[in-house]
Amino acid sequence: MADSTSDQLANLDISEFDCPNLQRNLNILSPDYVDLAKMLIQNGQSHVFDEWPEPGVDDDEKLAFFDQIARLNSSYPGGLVQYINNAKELLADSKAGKNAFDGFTPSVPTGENLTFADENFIKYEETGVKEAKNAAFVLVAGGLGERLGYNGIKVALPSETSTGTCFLQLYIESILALQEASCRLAEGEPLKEIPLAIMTSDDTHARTLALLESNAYFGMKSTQVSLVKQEKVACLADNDARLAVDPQNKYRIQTKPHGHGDVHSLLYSSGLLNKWHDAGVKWVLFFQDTNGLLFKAIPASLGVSATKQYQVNSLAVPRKAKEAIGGIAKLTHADGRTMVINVEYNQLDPLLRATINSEGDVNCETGFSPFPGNINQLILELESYIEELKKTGGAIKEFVNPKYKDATKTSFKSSTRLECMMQDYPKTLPPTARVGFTVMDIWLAYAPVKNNPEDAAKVPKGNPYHSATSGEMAIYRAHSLILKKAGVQIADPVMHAYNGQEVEVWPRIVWKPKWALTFSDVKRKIGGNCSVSLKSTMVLKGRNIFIEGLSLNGTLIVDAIDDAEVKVEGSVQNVGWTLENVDYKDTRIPEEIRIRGFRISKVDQLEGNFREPGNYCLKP
Ligand code: UGB
Repeated sequence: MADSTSDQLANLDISEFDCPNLQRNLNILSPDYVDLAKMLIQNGQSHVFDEWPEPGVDDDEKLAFFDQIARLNSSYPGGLVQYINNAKELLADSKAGKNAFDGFTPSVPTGENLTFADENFIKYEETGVKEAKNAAFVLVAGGLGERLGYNGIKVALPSETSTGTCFLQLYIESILALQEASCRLAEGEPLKEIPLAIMTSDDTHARTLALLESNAYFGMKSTQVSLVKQEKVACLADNDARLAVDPQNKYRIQTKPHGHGDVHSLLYSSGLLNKWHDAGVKWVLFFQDTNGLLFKAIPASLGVSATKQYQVNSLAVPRKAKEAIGGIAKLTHADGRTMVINVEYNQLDPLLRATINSEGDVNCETGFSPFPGNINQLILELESYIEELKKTGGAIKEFVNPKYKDATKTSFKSSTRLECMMQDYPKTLPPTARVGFTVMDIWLAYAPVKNNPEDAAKVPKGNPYHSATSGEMAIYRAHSLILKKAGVQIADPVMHAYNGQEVEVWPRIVWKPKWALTFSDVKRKIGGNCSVSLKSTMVLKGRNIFIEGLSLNGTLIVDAIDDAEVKVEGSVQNVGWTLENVDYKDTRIPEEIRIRGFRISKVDQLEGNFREPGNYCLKP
């Protein structure tokens, strides 16, 4: 508790409060817990003691109750008093039907629109790789993934099943490849390790740590990785922001996740931001748990941040109307204030209806919403980020979304809580802040795994499924399209349905991030007339693999250590690997496979393993 609050509470005489159940238990409480009890009563929470029996009964549980209160108090910027006050205000606004965007009119903002492989894009990628040694990465991975309904943690899911590389491995290998490439460009300077922070929660912490430890941190030094755990926040039972007592246990307050916005206060309070600043970090890049394409977008977008000196750069993709991703909008208030900010998907439609379009969230003539879609990859400039957090402590503007029993809005169907989103960080920035965004092709930048097969199959036709099926297929499509741009003849895709979702099936092409991070890297490693047929799978796992005039009709796997330089050429013909439909309801099949709707049958392949330094040629 803040010192001034503690002093005020110390002067209060608890016997004057009308709370007999607490008063008769006072002698079991430490002075700190007595202060917490006073704070609760002062803030309209005496009901939490309604069911408390006399001293001597459940004393341990009573102390455990105060342990929980102490945790809830210390993990929220401004403590529980602030939480309760914020809740009262937001609940009153919600009851009055007041919208957070009242008085604002949305319009379509202008940002940096990038086209893959053009001159501009290549230039930004180069700048981004140079700058990467000054970056720190932050993965928000505290979410349970209720929409996906997967039993494990989402970062442990395979991003694709040709190699089985899980999301966390893909992310770490991408960061290590960026670190290596960036430091190589900064010849003569000492090697810089790019830090990675992972925000976990009670739902994900132990399993994330176990995944890292059982895989030797996927090649990263364990000291490079920091885990910060978000706490849940107290649930609220009614419009007076009375804390909800757990129906199963009268000595506990119900809690729920507070949202990904917690990442800012945690980075600040953990001291990581200052540590990074002292180590020369300039950029902090935030990303989500299941987007297998995101590192394809990072070099260019970091290049944009560095070139334009953006304090905030949000990555975006063209958005389909009603897609469950926020829309980036310029909001202009009647009093002249403006900001460029994410309007969350559930708020965009009512805001548009109330202001500029009676039809709400609809596509325009391009076939997309005019508002770019937020993919929640943010690049913040560290110096100004720290300055801002010194003022706010990392508190992010919150919202509340109570489900009312009826139109009187006097009671809730179930308890609610305050929530916050990491992309709302710019809301407290002054209008002079340099806030921009970068729009990329969807196929290159965004294919999250968020929806379970049943819900994905119900997505309106033409909208992305955001499922394990579409997430994996998007990885193959992106690699195929990149090679196509680099001059490789790639067979056209076919449409096929898996788990009731029609997806484009391309050749299954995957490479490790160290093989190529940028389009220029790809072009350097491909030569001659190359072609890949639709039935093909190609996996490249080495830094120095060069493809020369290859004709691939089957499966080719090349795995080489860094000191082995391998040239692959000629015509590869074999039965290859095939895709077999499986049903997501078939519980005999492992969950991470059946949620995709297909299984890869690895029938035949040409495989080259190069474990000794040297120059090699792989030719069938
Ligand atoms: N997360 C946490 O770490 N802690 C939490 O308490 C909650 C989540 P969801 P959401 O790109 O598709 C976001 O649930 O919130 C992590 C944007 O708000 O997958 O519905 C969680 O582990 C939206 O504007 O997404 O929607 C995960 O890594 C749009 O950009 C991440 O936060 C959308 O993502 C996102 O959580 C999108």
